Amino acid sequence: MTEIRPGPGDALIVVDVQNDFCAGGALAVPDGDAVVPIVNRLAPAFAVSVLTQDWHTPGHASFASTHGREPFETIELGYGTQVLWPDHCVMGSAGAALHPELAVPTAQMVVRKGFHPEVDSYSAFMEADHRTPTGLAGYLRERGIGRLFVCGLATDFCVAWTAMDGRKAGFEVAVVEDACRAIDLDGSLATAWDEMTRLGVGRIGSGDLLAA
Ligand code: VGL
Ligand code: ZN
Repeated sequence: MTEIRPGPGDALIVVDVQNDFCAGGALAVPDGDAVVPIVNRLAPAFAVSVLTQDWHTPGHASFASTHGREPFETIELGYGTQVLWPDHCVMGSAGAALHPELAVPTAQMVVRKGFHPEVDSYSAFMEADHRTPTGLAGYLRERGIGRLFVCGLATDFCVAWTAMDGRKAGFEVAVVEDACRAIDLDGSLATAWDEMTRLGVGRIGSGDLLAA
């Protein structure tokens, strides 16, 4: 796919470019900071941009410490299997703040997610219970958006779940691969791309948009 010219029906979704997912953060994604200049270059091409923030309560169900377990183990919760993470993105903390060099002044909506203490939310559309919407789909539809370009952190978790839920909500979706970085836990990146591809999520590079 080349030379995509973003138009009025398109939105850029910038997922979780927060301090805790970048160098020195509580759940640092390898090379996570590298997405910042790419996202900053992409954003001016879009009339509509949305930022998301992972935004957890202290003692959140997705934290290993809450269960007296080690990070990166899994646990069965009421809604399914949950990977347990180091404490991260606690609401209002410095780690939950957007990366200081992220510059998307045109962003008009910030979606916070994962704020229910018992439920995680990788997706910017739907919490992990698969029942509780964030309201993002309605927001985008009311703004006349039909196509989403998703970027940010991490490719195999919040970017992938957001992209797949975007498809399930009826949007055309492409992930801007070089504007993302992955955690890649036990092959999770390959699995995420398989699942995204199966759902019809496109895979493009930032150059395909910047050439527009
Ligand atoms: C994320 C793990 C836990 C992400 C958020 O933004 O991909 N990953 N919370
Ligand atoms: Zn989280």
